[in-house]
Amino acid sequence: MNPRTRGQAWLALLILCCLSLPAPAGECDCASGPSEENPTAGTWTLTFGYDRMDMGTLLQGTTRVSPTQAALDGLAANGSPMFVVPTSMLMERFVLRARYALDERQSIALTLPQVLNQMDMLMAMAPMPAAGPGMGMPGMGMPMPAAGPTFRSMTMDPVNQLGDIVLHYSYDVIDESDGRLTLGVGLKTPTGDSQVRDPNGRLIHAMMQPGSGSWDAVLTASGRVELDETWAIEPALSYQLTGRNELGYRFGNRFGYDLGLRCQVVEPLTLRLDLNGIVTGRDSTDGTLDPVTGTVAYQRPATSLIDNVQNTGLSSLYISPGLTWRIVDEVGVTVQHRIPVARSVNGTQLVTDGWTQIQLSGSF
Ligand SMILES: [Cu+2]
Repeated sequence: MNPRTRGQAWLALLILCCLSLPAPAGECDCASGPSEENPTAGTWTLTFGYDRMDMGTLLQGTTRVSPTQAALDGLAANGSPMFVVPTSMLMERFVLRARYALDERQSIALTLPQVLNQMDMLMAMAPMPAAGPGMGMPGMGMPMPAAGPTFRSMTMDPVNQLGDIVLHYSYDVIDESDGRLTLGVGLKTPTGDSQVRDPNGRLIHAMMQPGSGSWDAVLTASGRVELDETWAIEPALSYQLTGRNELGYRFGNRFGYDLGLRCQVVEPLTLRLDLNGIVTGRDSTDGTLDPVTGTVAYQRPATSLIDNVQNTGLSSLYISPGLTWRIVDEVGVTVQHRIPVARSVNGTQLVTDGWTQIQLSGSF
């Protein structure tokens, strides 16, 4: 790469960096980075990533349910004055990842995420038992006909903060011209705030917190098999073993399995087609009380759909078309869009309808 091109590449990377910097548990594969070969010793690889999950479908098991119905079901099941359900959520992650090759087979990587979470909700309110002009005046006024529940839409204050930093070490067990196998181990740190509160001092939903508050271990295995000059297969597995945070909450463990097909159409352009599977366990709480409110932290099962560990844990499968374009030798961009093909959730949950990932990587 000539000095001018190199300068431009750095500039592009810096601009992306300034735009920001990903994230807690759930489906997001926040802990492991893109599967890639270890470069020559002493090489730095910087990756700027953008992840966007659009969530707008409520599933009850595998069946779609409308927010209105879910809210009414919640009112009926709990007998509470109100019940809140999520209607849509946008989870964005801006990630800066720095990777350093220790030698031909080993590398270490640091992943810094900036988390941006937004959510809209629907609140159903039970009819007041004796609302009407005659209220408070016994014997006066006509009995009012029973009104139905009323609904109100709400938008939560967005979260825009540093998420959980991940350290990752990887080792190429096999590194041949026709294939490779890389094993890795990582540590997800609790750098992201896991106790963000709303203006009333209540903890916001666990799924909206920028961090999980826990130390998690991450195991990864990824490989590549060259079929011929053009085609290659890239399988990958990952497992995230989660810890419990200070307020007794623990996100479910996460298992990811991927199978990717790569087709190098022309020298700089590779087409990609992936199957991405995710299985997450149910979250749990040990009953620790939030010292501010005196109630079990992150839990409001009688009035809120998502503040309930029963409505966590899922399995989903995505098909993901995408491409990698090598702009110059050391700089490449990968774009991929995940489309859900199958999903099944515990209880009722808001699920991902589309998931876009963009990564710009440069080696120096
Ligand atoms: Cu909310």
